[in-house]
Amino acid sequence: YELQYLDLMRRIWSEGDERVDRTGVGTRSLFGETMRFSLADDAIPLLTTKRVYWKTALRELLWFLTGNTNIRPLVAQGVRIWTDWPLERYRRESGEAISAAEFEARILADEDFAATWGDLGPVYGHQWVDWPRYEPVEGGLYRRAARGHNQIAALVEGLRNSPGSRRHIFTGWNVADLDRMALPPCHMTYQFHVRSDGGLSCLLFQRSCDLGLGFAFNIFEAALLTRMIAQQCDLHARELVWTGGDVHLYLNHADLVEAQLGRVPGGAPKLRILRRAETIFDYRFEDFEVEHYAPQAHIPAPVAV
Ligand code: THF
Repeated sequence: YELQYLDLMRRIWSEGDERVDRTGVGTRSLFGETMRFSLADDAIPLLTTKRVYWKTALRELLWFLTGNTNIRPLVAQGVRIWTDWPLERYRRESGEAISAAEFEARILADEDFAATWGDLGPVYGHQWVDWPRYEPVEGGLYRRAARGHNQIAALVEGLRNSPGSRRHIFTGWNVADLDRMALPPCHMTYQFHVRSDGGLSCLLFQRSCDLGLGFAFNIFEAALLTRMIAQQCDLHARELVWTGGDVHLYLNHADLVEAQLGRVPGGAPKLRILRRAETIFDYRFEDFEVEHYAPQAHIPAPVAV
């Protein structure tokens, strides 16, 4: 399965359209690519041609499911993958030349500081479990309801009650909220499908994909979520179909691309879920174990902000 990924990496690097992107770093990209990953027999798409910090990815997914959009709980767990965006904003707006470590220390030490500077806006978690809902009031007006739509809870209910439906979808792409997000969702729309034999598949549409860095996290987390949902709905995970819109490699990832294309994938990692949680929102970090994962060395690469 990893060969699809390496092949796409090779094609983007050699044939991709080169341009200066939003971040100013520059990318080569191809538009509209699909890959398929089997989830049968506990298989989990974890790249073996470099070490992927799957525990960090797991923490990110569990954070999405809490609906939290502040980096504070991530930083408290040593997860730094979202720090750069609030940090950039803080530096810009305060004019302070603060280091990332110093910024994270203040996020942890000072709750008010975290509330003001650590929030990413109504990103993934918020849209997934608390998509704004409006209720009519007098005079043809509407007001924001106290509780929004919980798309994930509705998805689980829908899969249980009408597995054959073609509407098992959740999305982070809330058009009205986009301008308040630190970053509009990249992995944006998830559709699920149940076969008559109880096989659950997920199709993820990702509008923009950093193939060298973020992809490894995105694909692992989508597979993980599919496994959790399958367990909650008494189904078995079958396949993850991934479709990318703008799939790109950053030009400053040349060393990573070269190293990874020189490696041969090996092994078949498995994901075990050790406990059936009460609901989809009750899984804990300790409930997951990855087996048979013997990746090659980690390859550090800068993230474009
Ligand atoms: N922006 C860009 N340019 N790339 C992305 O992958 C990305 N994301 C999220 C939002 N914007 C993005 C952020 N997610 C890492 C991993 C995921 C991220 C951001 C950064 C990262 O640096 N990973 C390193 C090490 C991680 C660690 O130290 O634990 C790695 O080598 O995997 C993708 O959705």
